[in-house]
Amino acid sequence: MAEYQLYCFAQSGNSYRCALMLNLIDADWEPVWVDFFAKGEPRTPEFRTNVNEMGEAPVLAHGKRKLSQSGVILSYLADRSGKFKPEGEDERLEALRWIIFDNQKVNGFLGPYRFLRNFAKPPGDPAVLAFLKGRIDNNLAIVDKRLASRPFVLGARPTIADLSLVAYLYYPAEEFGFDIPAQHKHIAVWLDRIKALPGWKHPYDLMPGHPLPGR
Ligand SMILES: N[C@@H](CCC(=O)N[C@@H](CS)C(=O)NCC(=O)O)C(=O)O
Repeated sequence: MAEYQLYCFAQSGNSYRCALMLNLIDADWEPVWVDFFAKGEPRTPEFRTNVNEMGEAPVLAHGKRKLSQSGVILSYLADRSGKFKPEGEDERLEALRWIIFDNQKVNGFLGPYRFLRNFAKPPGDPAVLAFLKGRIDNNLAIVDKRLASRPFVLGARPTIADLSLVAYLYYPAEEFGFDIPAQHKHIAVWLDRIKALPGWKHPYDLMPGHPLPGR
């Protein structure tokens, strides 16, 4: 058995943050597929009892420990590996600030938007989609501006703040109905920088469950 198990599925950008980190630090890890679409597995009593009471993927299993919330998992892996780790109080606080902003307002809106537009049956209410799209455009512009003056979110080197923010950004443009790198040029260059890191893989090549049956 590998040292780390990551409960995840290919369509989950929230999980991708952690799968990518594990691969970039060259950890000994294996995915445990969560059947989100057919079974709604995170909502089952078994999952909530045995894996995560919050009913969410990703979950990182490491020995007796089971951790959820991608920001917590990224911090744990950074502390253990020393890689992508914010150094000193200022960097630690700055990374946390961007991770929380990302979880709530960047990928926190982008994930549900893509789900409602691309996977939900029936698709989401157009008014809900329009609300989310407005927030997404605004918040991606904030990230783009940040990246205009520095190569990575905190500065010269990539940290867990970057690995959090890439969550849904490599998924195909047709799943969103708009092209994020084409519309945000600093985000585009930053995505290419992260893509060039040794161990980078696309979410559909890193986690199980793609393509979905019948698609
Ligand atoms: N803030 C959480 C978000 C996790 C999350 O929302 N995961 C989704 C899958 S992408 C999930 O498991 N949702 C369960 C549900 O909607 O029932 C994180 O970053 O880990």
